[in-house]
Amino acid sequence: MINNGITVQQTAEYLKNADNILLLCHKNPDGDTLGSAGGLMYALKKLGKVCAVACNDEIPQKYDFLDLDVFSGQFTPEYIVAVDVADTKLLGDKMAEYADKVDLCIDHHPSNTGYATMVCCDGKLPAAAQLVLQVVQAMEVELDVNIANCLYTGLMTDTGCFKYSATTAETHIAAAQLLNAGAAHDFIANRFFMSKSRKTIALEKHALNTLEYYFDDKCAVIELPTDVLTEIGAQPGDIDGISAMPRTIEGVDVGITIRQISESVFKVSVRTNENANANEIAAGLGGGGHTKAAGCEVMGSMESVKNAILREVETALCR
Ligand SMILES: [Mn+2]
Repeated sequence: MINNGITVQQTAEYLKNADNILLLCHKNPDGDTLGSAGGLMYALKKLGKVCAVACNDEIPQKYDFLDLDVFSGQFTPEYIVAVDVADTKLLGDKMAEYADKVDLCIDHHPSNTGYATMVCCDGKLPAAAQLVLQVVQAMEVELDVNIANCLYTGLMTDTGCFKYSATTAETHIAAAQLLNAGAAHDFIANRFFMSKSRKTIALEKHALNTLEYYFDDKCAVIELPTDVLTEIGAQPGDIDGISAMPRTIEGVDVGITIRQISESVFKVSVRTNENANANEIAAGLGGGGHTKAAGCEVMGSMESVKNAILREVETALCR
């Protein structure tokens, strides 16, 4: 699909010759897109570049410690670089003006559409942060605690604490290099994996009440309608991680989380094990992602969206 791929070395050379760089994250930002953008931001600043990070959504508070320099028009962007963004749709409405202007994309999604002029993508890596680390090293920037904290956050969150199957020995070597550079691994682990906001707990409580099983209990579905999200006062940062819940149930091959975004727009998160392909399921409704974690946005009602995704799940389970 991607015929404009470039190597890590070419990416490093390109960035070394660039300046006034705008780093774009995907909407509903997670630790990998923010950590990858942040790691690159600190590395480019060390090379004397002017750069900043931009995102469709406000950056959730729990990422405050990354201390990202958020773009607010402080310079005129000359180079647009997207990190961890598989498709221009994922940039979000507020970033749509850049959709056809992305010069470089650094990503790890096999579903990357190749929208950027140049794409440095390794679909086998568990996190974009692992690829960004390679780029930073190829630029010959010495790692420091800021770069390390950002990239470690990306690595740790996208690998689910180094548990997911895409984690390799190289991932651990990358993590070790970041620890050597001062990454606050225990602080980051505590913030993202060992503590939850009360709002998250309230959401989980609600979500478990909506739990339903389909297809001989091989598929579990949870729902998060907007009235519940509003009642709880949930911020995007409180919702992360909920989509991992249904797949953790013993015997479940496909976990589905349907979150209402607005009156008729729903975000469907798909999580699978080795018995089904999340990317294929999400692709059936115009989305995409990875083999075990993917998502799509669907118009309709909670019922119609659920029926549509269940048809895709059924097809996948029959394969
Ligand atoms: Mn990622």
